Amino acid sequence: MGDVHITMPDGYDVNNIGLTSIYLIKINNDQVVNFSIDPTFSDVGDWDEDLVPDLTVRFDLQALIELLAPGDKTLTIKGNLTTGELFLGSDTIRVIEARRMPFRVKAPSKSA
Ligand SMILES: [Ca+2]
Repeated sequence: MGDVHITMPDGYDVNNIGLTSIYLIKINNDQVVNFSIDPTFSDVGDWDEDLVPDLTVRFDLQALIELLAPGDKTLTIKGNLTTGELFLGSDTIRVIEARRMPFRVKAPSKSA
């Protein structure tokens, strides 16, 4: 699965993330256009068991694979909170094969 785990900084609630606002926007320095999450799946839990709630969303794995050659790739996503703030987050994954896809987005920078 092309799962992404999103953790927000203190004071922000993952439940306030607008699911339809989440897009993959960059792979390394290459812009990705119009790559949204699977709208039928989302889950608030604690995937990494650090006691901080995280939101898991899912990208279409097959579509993602087509964008990812093997190697170290930094994926950047953006989204909005329902309260209006924009968030950005990124993480670097090592693309070895398609199944090693879960990546984690932590402590996104925020701007008004
Ligand atoms: Ca967590």
